[in-house]
Amino acid sequence: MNFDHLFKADIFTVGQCVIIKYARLSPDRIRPEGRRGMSGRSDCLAALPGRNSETIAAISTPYGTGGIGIIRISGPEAFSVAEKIFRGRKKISEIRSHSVVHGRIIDPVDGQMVDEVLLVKMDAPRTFTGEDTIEINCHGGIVVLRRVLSLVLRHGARAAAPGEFTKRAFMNGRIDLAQAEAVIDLINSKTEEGSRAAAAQLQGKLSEKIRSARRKLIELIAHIEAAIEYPEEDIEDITGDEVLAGIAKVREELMETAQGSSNGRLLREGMTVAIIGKPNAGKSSLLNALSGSDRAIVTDIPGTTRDIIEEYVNIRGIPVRFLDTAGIRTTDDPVEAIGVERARAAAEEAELVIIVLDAQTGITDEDREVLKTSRDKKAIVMINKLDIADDLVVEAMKEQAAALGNMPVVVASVADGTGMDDLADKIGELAAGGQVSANSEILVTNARHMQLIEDAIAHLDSARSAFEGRMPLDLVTIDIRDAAEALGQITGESVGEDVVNEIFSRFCLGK
Ligand SMILES: Nc1nc2c(ncn2[C@@H]2O[C@H](COP(=O)(O)OP(=O)(O)O)[C@@H](O)[C@H]2O)c(=O)[nH]1
Ligand SMILES: [Mg+2]
Repeated sequence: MNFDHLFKADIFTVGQCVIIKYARLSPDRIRPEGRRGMSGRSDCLAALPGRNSETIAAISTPYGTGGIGIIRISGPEAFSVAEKIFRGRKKISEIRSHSVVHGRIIDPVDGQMVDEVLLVKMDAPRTFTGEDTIEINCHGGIVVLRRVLSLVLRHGARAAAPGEFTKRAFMNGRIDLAQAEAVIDLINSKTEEGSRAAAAQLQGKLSEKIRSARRKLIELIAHIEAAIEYPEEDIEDITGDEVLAGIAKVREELMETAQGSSNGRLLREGMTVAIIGKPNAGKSSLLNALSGSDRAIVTDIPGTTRDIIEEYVNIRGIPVRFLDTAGIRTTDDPVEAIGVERARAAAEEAELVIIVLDAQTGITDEDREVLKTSRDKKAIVMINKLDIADDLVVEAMKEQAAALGNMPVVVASVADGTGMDDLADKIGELAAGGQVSANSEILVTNARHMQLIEDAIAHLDSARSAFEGRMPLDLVTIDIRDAAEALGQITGESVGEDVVNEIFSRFCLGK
């Protein structure tokens, strides 16, 4: 049975209201009087949240002195608040929506001018929050901004909580939950790739995927339950193969989406790389070269670096936190000993270590000690100081390093820049299994989303085993429904048992 032409359920949301539309599509199922079934029906299943009656305001630009600073006001009273403190050629009520006007902000109590401004008026619902919005572009400067904001607050608005404008955009159905979270990710992204991933999510690319997967599950439930509940209707039984195929298809899609996840998280949260090695190998020089600064002190005195120094560097689109550490060796100096201990701890904490070897000395006992430290870690061996090394020694070191295990080996000279690109490539490859791509359109960058996708996959797996274990069909649907519910939590929609019941109570089976 191909249930696509039997009937089709469509689920979408307006605000937090779940709308379910359905129509029977198969021509042979339409009875003469049954056109009702074609018309589609919408039911608001969840109550709309109380409309925001409060008007909120905040300084929306960073604190400090700048060219301009913006006060944003959103809510039902936004225009009347502005009316009280703004003097321009036109009254607020006469200004066209989505236009900018020049004027002054006046304290109505004493008539004093506070600032000369540009004011943007935007009528609901075509605004970020979906509410009436005013933006006042003031001259930058925190004192002026605070004075304007305090006037706004004294005349009918209240101070917005962090993220409240975005929250309203969500509550008002302008964006879904995943998109709202993308706004935050976009603001916090550390690299171009990270911001691209967040921007794609903001456009709803992840939501689209998730919604489509969820819709397929709900259709599947609908078909199984229709077959169970209305056996007298001549709906063909949905076959076991079809149920299994339906589950497998959605599972596969979710796996695909999840695959982008570790990359997504990597792009957003980055990774920690510890630079370790014996004293004087060139660790601090490497950190400085990577970060393009003289952050770490470099001398030819072994034991110079005592504490951990960290720098964020964009490596092939990944925000990498490099830790420069004290040279690992046995020492009588108590301060250096603490540094060595910290170096070991840093190596432990890092997701990847770069073991720097000195080509001038060859591999020594100290190096072997260092290599032990990182035995169970992802590691790259870097043979440094190629510029002053003997070729034969370098060759021998390469062989020895290769024999130590399957760690990639980079031959380099921090002094003249040899091997730095190679090193960056290897870091990128090891970080992401060579998969981080600026072009990946959909990346799950959010740990909450990832968890829910994993939950959904787990529910689908248990639906499959329930089915294969010949459990009753309605038990199978519980697992499928749990999977749908998990997906619904990503976008902020949610499908509870009552929702699914509702689908069936409204199903037009011609009766
Ligand atoms: N010739 C040469 N000298 C280097 C190179 N890398 C580091 N050095 C020198 O080696 C010494 C120790 O470097 P440093 O970065 O402090 O080593 P660390 O103890 O591992 O942090 C300094 O004198 C550096 O200038 C290199 O690639 N070539
Ligand atoms: Mg150092």
